Amino acid sequence: MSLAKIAQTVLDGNAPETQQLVKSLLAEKHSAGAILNDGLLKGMEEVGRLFKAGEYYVPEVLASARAMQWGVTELKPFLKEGDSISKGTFVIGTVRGDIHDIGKNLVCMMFEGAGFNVIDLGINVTKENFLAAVKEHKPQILGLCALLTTTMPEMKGVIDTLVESGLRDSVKVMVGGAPVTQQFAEKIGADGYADNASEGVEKAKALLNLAG
Ligand code: B12
Repeated sequence: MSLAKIAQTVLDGNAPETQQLVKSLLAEKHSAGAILNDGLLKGMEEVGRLFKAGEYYVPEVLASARAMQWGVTELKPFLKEGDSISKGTFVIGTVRGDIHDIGKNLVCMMFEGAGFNVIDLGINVTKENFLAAVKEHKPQILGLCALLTTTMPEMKGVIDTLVESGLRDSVKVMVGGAPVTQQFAEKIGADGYADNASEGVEKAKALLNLAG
């Protein structure tokens, strides 16, 4: 069984087969990380390319997204690093105007797996709701996700709101999503940026001075 096959089932938007393949690959002792990075994400990358090239339309993309989610759900327990003591609370959401959540959900899983207490605010989250969540949950890290160039400015809005309410120094803010860059993160005054979920965990640990 090959990882390329799973990339293809994601591309085909075949959710049941993707789920079945994840099971088989795990049984064959492929690592969860390899199944994610070299299988599921490879497929989704190609979906992105085809969508951009105008060869895939929204229905195809949605079918692939669903296949990816089914695969990830199957993989989730294996992405965990075991029962670790909580490293802190991580609140995350996709900013207002944006409904992309596949990457955010992966980030949630990786943070959970690394031992963070994860609070997922979902998609289309207003700056007021981010602020309310920071007040309520007092997270060590706040994660903001945006996949559209038009919603990236919302991230700055959230940071400005934290500054205005005097809470900016109480939390480290990390930003991510395909169009976001390190340069943009610095420009809006975020504390960290990562271009994938596992790097996100490493950055978060570094920001909190946690070893390993
Ligand atoms: C799937 C998809 C959709 C699905 C979303 C389904 C869902 N449940 O999420 C649907 C069909 C709904 C959709 C809709 C739209 N989409 Co769309 N979509 C995509 C697509 C193909 C893949 C995105 C994805 O899931 N990637 C896989 C994940 C795993 O990657 P990721 O999100 O980047 O996340 C990783 C990292 O960025 C990072 N990360 C992510 N978040 C965070 C947060 C933190 C804190 C950290 C540290 C790290 C981090 O870690 C993640 C995992 O490693 C992209 C193309 C692409 N290649 O990006 C277009 C894309 C993002 N979409 C695009 C567009 C234009 C749209 C629409 C406007 C289309 C339309 N005309 O209606 C709408 C917008 C709806 C809205 N208001 O949000 C454009 C955006 C262009 C731009 N630059 O602004 C893209 C780039 C396609 C393109 N090339 O034109 N889309």
